[in-house]
Amino acid sequence: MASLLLLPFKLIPVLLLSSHVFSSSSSINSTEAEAEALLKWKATLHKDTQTLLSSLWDGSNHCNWTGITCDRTGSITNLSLAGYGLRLRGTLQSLNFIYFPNLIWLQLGKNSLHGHIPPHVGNLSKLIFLDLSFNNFFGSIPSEICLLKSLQVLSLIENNLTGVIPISIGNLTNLSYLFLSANVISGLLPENLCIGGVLTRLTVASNNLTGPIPSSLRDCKSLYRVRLEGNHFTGNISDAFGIYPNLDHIGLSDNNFFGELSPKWGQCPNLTSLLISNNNISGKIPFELAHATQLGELDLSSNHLIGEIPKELGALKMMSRLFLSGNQLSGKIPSEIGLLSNLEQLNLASNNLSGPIPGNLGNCSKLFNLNFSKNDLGGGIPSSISNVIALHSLDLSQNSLIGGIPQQFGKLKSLEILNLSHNMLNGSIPEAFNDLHGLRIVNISFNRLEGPIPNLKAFYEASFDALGNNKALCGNATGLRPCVLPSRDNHSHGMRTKVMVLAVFLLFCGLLLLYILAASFHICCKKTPTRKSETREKPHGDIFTVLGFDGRKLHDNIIEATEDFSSDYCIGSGGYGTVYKAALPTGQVVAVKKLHQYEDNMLINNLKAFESEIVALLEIRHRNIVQMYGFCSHPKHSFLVYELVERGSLSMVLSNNEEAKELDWTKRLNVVKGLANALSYMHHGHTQPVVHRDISSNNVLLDSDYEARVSNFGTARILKPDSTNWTSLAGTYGYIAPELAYTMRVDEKCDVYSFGVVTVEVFMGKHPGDLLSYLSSSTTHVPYDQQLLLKDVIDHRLSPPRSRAAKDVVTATKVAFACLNGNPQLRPTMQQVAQALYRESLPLSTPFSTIKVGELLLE
Ligand SMILES: *[C@@H]1O[C@H](CO)[C@@H](O)[C@H](O)[C@H]1NC(C)=O
Ligand SMILES: *[C@@H]1O[C@H](CO)[C@@H](O)[C@H](O)[C@H]1NC(C)=O
Ligand SMILES: *[C@@H]1O[C@H](CO)[C@@H](O)[C@H](O)[C@H]1NC(C)=O
Ligand SMILES: *[C@@H]1O[C@H](CO)[C@@H](O)[C@H](O)[C@H]1NC(C)=O
Ligand SMILES: *[C@@H]1O[C@H](CO)[C@@H](O)[C@H](O)[C@H]1NC(C)=O
Ligand SMILES: *[C@@H]1O[C@H](CO)[C@@H](O)[C@H](O)[C@H]1NC(C)=O
Ligand SMILES: *[C@@H]1O[C@H](CO)[C@@H](O)[C@H](O)[C@H]1NC(C)=O
Ligand SMILES: *[C@@H]1O[C@H](CO)[C@@H](O)[C@H](O)[C@H]1NC(C)=O
Ligand SMILES: *[C@@H]1O[C@H](CO)[C@@H](O)[C@H](O)[C@H]1NC(C)=O
Ligand SMILES: *[C@@H]1O[C@H](CO)[C@@H](O)[C@H](O)[C@H]1NC(C)=O
Ligand SMILES: CC(=O)N[C@H]1CO[C@H](CO)[C@@H](O)[C@@H]1O
Repeated sequence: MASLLLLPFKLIPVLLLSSHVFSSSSSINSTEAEAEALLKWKATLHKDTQTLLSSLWDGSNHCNWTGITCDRTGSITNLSLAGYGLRLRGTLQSLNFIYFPNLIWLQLGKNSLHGHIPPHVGNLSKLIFLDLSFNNFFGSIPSEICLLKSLQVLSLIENNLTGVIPISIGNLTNLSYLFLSANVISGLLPENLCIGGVLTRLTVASNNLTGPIPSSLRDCKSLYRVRLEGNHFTGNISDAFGIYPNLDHIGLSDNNFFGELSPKWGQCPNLTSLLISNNNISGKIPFELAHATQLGELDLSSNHLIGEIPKELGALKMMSRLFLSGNQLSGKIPSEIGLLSNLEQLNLASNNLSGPIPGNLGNCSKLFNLNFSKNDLGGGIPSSISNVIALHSLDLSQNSLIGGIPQQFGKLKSLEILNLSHNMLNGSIPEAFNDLHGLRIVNISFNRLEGPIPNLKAFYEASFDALGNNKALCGNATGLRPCVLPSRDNHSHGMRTKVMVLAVFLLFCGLLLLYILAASFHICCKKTPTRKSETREKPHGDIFTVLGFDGRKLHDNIIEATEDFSSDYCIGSGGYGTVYKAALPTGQVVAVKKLHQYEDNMLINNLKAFESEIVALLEIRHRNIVQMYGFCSHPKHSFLVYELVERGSLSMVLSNNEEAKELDWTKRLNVVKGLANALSYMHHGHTQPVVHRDISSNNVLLDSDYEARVSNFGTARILKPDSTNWTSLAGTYGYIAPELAYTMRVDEKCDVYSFGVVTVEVFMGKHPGDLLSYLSSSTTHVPYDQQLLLKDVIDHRLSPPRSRAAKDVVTATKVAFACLNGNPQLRPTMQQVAQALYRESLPLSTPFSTIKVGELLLE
């Protein structure tokens, strides 16, 4: 009785108070509760994380803490602590979401949070953005996530989540991004996934999902990017998809879909990637695909497709990767494939294709990977394939090809892998093969080839399986008989002719023969060490080492062409010397580097010691390395002769606003790849790694196609041999690995560091300078919110990269940062770098404009 009477009296003072301090009093109090809830959560986290948060959450006003944003009433709207990696460890169990009624943005990705995603996350009724990606959450996705009606972005990528996707996720009518890739989620995709009509990105790749495509996706016009690959989806996809005006990328590979390819894909005007490999798709490839004019990547490999390759596909000018291998396609390869001028990779292997290899494939000048193996192609190998000078890997094995290997294959200087096995090729291997120094793996077995094998490591070291079962190959390799005569001069019919000539000589004059043999033996002995290049020593001390030129004449021509090194012909000044342009009487234009006095003396004094290395440099052939033609050493002047590279150095291009704009993101990425290729080849493509020692934007030249060409490879070793004094001599300030300050060891890892600097420079448009010290001063000390955004440091002369370029820039920047590691042992090798750059980049988990420089350092 008494308590009932007391109650109203107790309420009065409270009401009075609240009207006095006006209406916000309740929110001030609730904001205190918000701060308290955060501190309570902090107290349950890992000890180191508490220390970290104590430094980030400094001061009494929690609205001023790192990662916290409040509204005008002081209530928290934004909690954003992402990218702390191992430094943010713990669970979410004690983060009591009931205290955050106004939170709209919760971003805790890229940390080390574990445990279940608590069901009370559903208390955040105003949330529009929820990112818990790249953590270690396990258990199932709480169905309470669907009490979050305003949610627009849900990202749970790369956790260890199991169970099913809650069916009622379809009730989130404003959901635009749903990212669940790389978990262990089972069951079906919810039926009404796109009921709100605003779903743009759906990525659930690499899970354990089953069942068919929900029918709500057929009319989901908003879709932009869909990634369903790597699950156990089933169902007939003939009619499962509709027409999508915005669709850019769809990945359905590695599932159990069946049915036929719909011609409707051709009505998706913005489709750039259609990937449906490794399913059970049957029927023909619809020619209507040719209407999707932006298509750059089509992967239909490992299905049951039949019929011919539609010639209409030749209209797809943007096509760069076309993979149709592992089907039952028949008929001829349409010659229209030769119209795909942007093609980089073409794989038609393991089909029933017949007829000839189209000759106009030579027009696909960017093609670096070509595989036609395991078909029934006939006729000869068209010599025009040798125009595809970018070719890295060529596989024509297991066909019915006849005739000889084209002489012109010597032009394929970038070739690393060649498989011509199991055909009916005859004749000898063209002598021009001796120029294919990049060749690493070769298989020419099961043909009818004869004559000597080329003078290349790839051949000597090949197993009998790779060379055997031919007509009569000879040479110094396992299982082959040695060649009867010195092999250098033999080609095609050489062997037989020589035997006949010998017989004639024997018949007519035995004595003369003996004399000739003795004389030629003498000449041979003298000539052996000069190999293909010619080294000539003149009585007055000139030495010319040249490839494919007459040394003396070249020297005279160069003096004449530059009017004895007149400044009129000077085109720049590079490391070690001044560069001149010289037009030779043959019409060829070369770059001539006249050495500075210091290097000149050094060279003359050490000439003998380095001759073999110079000869080795002359023989290097790689599409990303500037070809050295020769050098001349003379008491008056010494110079190196190089191929002229049109656009000059990367640093010059970047310093010119017009040219820098021309060098767009795709070209810049290509420059980085080219540089990585060159370094990987020099570090790993030889028995002894060749270290550059002075990689900088001055030594990376750009040709007319903006392809990177590294200059001065190996010259540091020749021109600066004083190894006790390396630290003062090797490298260019700003590109030198930090360990050189205290060690004198110059190895491949120094080049890796310099590569990192140049890569960042390519993206920033200028030398990274201060950014390097920012990166090395470990971002632990920089509050996350104050860290630099990637978009703010990259070159502002270009608009920010989009779609594929954006993710490739992110990947390449991550790789570059790994190369800048202070500890040389933790830097990747150039081979790993090159591989990482050629792999398909991961999709961005956050928009490009929000990516922080420090985030790229953490992984
Ligand atoms: C916020 O914190 C900064 C330092 O972290 C301080 O300089 C500033 O005065 C604080 N502002 C408020 C309103 O507390
Ligand atoms: C929340 O904070 C993050 C990181 O600072 C920021 O990117 C995002 O735009 C903020 N969201 C809102 C709604 O303020
Ligand atoms: C908060 O979440 C819990 C667990 O889901 C739920 O039982 C409770 O009703 C929610 N409270 C509010 C106010 O939404
Ligand atoms: C969904 O978005 C629309 C437009 O932005 C907005 O008007 C509506 O309130 C949102 N719905 C919910 C449940 O938040
Ligand atoms: C994922 O969860 C399973 C149990 O659900 C556990 O055995 C496994 O170790 C977890 N994996 C990782 C990487 O945390
Ligand atoms: C989701 O929507 C369906 C109707 O579309 C409704 O029956 C169901 O109760 C809703 N679920 C939740 C959890 O709101
Ligand atoms: C994958 O899903 C199937 C059922 O669809 C289930 O039997 C299996 O255990 C799941 N695998 C994993 C690793 O969760
Ligand atoms: C297609 O892409 C272009 C360029 O990216 C864009 O301007 C256009 O709006 C897109 N069309 C549709 C329908 O999304
Ligand atoms: C797939 O569906 C299409 C049309 O819906 C039908 O014509 C075809 O027979 C189906 N294929 C299979 C294998 O069931
Ligand atoms: C044969 O090749 C091996 C290496 O594969 C080399 O050591 C050897 O000197 C070669 N012999 C001749 C005669 O060239
Ligand atoms: C900051 C502030 O005004 N806090 C108030 C919260 O409410 C209690 C009473 O419930 C007051 O005593 C506090 O002063």
